[in-house]
Amino acid sequence: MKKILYFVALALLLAGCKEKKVEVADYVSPAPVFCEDSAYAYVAEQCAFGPRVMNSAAHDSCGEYIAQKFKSFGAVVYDQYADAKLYDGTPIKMRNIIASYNPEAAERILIAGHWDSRQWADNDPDEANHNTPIDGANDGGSSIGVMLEIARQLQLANDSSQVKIGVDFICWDAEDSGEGGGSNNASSWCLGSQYWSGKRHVEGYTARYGINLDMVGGSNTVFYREQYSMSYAPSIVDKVWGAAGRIGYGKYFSYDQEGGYITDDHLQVNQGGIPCIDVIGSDTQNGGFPSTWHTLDDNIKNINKETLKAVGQTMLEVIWTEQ
Ligand code: AHN
Ligand code: ZN
Repeated sequence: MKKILYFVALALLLAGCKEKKVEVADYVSPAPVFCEDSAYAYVAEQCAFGPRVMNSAAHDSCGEYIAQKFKSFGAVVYDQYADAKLYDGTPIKMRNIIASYNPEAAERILIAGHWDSRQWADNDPDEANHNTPIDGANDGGSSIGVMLEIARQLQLANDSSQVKIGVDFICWDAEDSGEGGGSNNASSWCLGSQYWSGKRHVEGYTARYGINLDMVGGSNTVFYREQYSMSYAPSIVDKVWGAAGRIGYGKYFSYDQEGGYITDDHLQVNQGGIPCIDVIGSDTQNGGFPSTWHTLDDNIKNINKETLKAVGQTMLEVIWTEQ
């Protein structure tokens, strides 16, 4: 009975995405259609566990959910469990989750994002909330939601082997427990990717390039070309922004201004020798981080399906046109 209900729910969910092809002007994309309704549902399901803060039951349960979800979409899943310490000395248990498609392929690309959420809403307008954990619907949840929907599309396409290249999704843990308050303590962030950078999930693992997703589901969101991405991997920035423009998402992947230098998980991948860019949301009004960043407003109510769609469809375009 439970199973039947699940399939009915899934059928209803997927009924929202019926278009067959992405066509812009005279360009017909080889990629399937990204379903923003399912990506949104995956964000909501993560948030339903409660804030995914380090060392919490909600964190651990959601880690299981993410790993199971990728397995259900046919991925080979690797786990990296590791101990680390926060900047204040608190011991934490981390879990990086890596989901691979075409694991035997020598040519690979990497798509990544963090799955933990921050335990302090220290940017909340109300100071009384500064020690309250956040849902991280956008900051954490959105990247994983988009990656899961890409994974589902890879499984659907698997029979016809449209995608020959290997694709690895890395869900970083412990990205968002860094020291705030303008402390400039860069190494206190991105602990999961720091660990992976020193010790890969598969010995000798490498990829042509990586794309890190961060805060890809907000309203009033635009993506500017981030500066570390521009210095380490300019051709990948061109590739992704070019793909977006080709399929009609140039408004989201903007050339209007350049982004700043942002300490994020892509830096660790670059320092580990794989060129990697950061697709990180900025606020359309002030150009800084999204207005809900590290506030209690970073919840499912403020997730925008059009933004998920723009990013997800662009990622499918990149994957399906990569030879
Ligand atoms: C710093 O604030 C140093 N880096 C931002 C990385 C981040 C936090 N992305 C999401 N949350
Ligand atoms: Zn954050």
